[in-house]
Amino acid sequence: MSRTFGLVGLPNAGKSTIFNALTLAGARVEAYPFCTIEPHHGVASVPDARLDQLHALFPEKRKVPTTIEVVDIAGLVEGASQGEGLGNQFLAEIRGVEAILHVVRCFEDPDVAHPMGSLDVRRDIRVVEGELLAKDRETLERRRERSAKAARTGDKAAQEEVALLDRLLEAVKRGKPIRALSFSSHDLPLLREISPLTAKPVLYVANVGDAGENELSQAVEEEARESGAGWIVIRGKLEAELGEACANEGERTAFLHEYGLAESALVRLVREAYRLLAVITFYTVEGPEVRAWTVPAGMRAPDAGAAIHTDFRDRFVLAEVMHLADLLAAGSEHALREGGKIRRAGREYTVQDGDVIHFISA
Ligand SMILES: Nc1nc2c(ncn2[C@@H]2O[C@H](COP(=O)(O)OP(=O)(O)OP(=O)(O)O)[C@@H](O)[C@H]2O)c(=O)[nH]1
Ligand SMILES: [Mg+2]
Repeated sequence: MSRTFGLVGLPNAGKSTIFNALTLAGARVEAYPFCTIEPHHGVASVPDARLDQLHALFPEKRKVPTTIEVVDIAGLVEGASQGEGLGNQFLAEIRGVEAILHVVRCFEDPDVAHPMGSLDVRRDIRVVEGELLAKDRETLERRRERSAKAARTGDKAAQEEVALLDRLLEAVKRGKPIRALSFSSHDLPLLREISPLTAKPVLYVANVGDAGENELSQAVEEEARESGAGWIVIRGKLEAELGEACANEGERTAFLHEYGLAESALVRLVREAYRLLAVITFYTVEGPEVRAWTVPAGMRAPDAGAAIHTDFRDRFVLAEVMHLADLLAAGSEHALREGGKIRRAGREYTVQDGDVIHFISA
């Protein structure tokens, strides 16, 4: 399953540029605001050095990395919720994503207009978050109207729903994102169903020019620390252009090194996003494939197995677990088995990042 991300930000912040840098999908990028009208969906394979190492032991098999899906929408402007600009109507497009990538303009360029006439990171963030809050308010109020009707007929579940919606609405009206509230497990199914935008984890993407970090990106970092969000600095234009100009990953890496970048934006973003979402990666070598999977951290073996096939949960017998480092040191699964270094794990086993697992079902 892909982890999914939605890009938001002011017009000309560089959302489509970042989208292209991540997915190499060639979305249209222009110096005028509202260049993006229809939402774009793009998928990127996640580069994974551990998967490469594992694959090197089984070169005859196909390598299947995990993927991320990114949605690029129109820019948001102040008042979008009252019909200004284009963005608000497309916010619903990102209702299904797991996390928000909030692109903040941190580059100076007189040829690229700023919709508010000046560079101000904190104001820009407030404006965009204000629009997400406004969209949530709209969604929640509509939902509340419906459940209030049912509640009046004495429907107990609807009454509970109204109480929760009132709590959410109260926060949103005060400008507080829903992710800042805490919930009981009882509330979670409804929350998941409504999927408010401000309940999603946020990763700020400071889009800087070719020179890299600057005062503006530092302000983004401070904002992120204060609100418990993630953040990452990306030289969006540079990375998008390199992605387009380079024929292969090796060439791209060489260019990135020249600019003093050890890793691509995609690699860094995925690492930060996986941390924010608290997901881990495990590996399987089955049939013709060497494959990476992402699951929430803390998952027991049968539930992790269900990511592959529900039989591995419903008819779980055991999981044979190898550490990648042991496997690489032994040189083959056979040698590892001979050395007695394959762990036979039961249904209580918590899958660890980097495990190589054979699931065995009845
Ligand atoms: N100088 C400079 N220009 C950039 C950078 N990133 C993006 N741009 C330029 O800024 C302009 C807007 O970029 P887009 O990626 O289209 O911005 P957007 O946020 O998708 O804009 P809308 O779709 O209009 O909401 C384009 O001309 C980009 O080439 C950067 O790091 N430095
Ligand atoms: Mg765009």
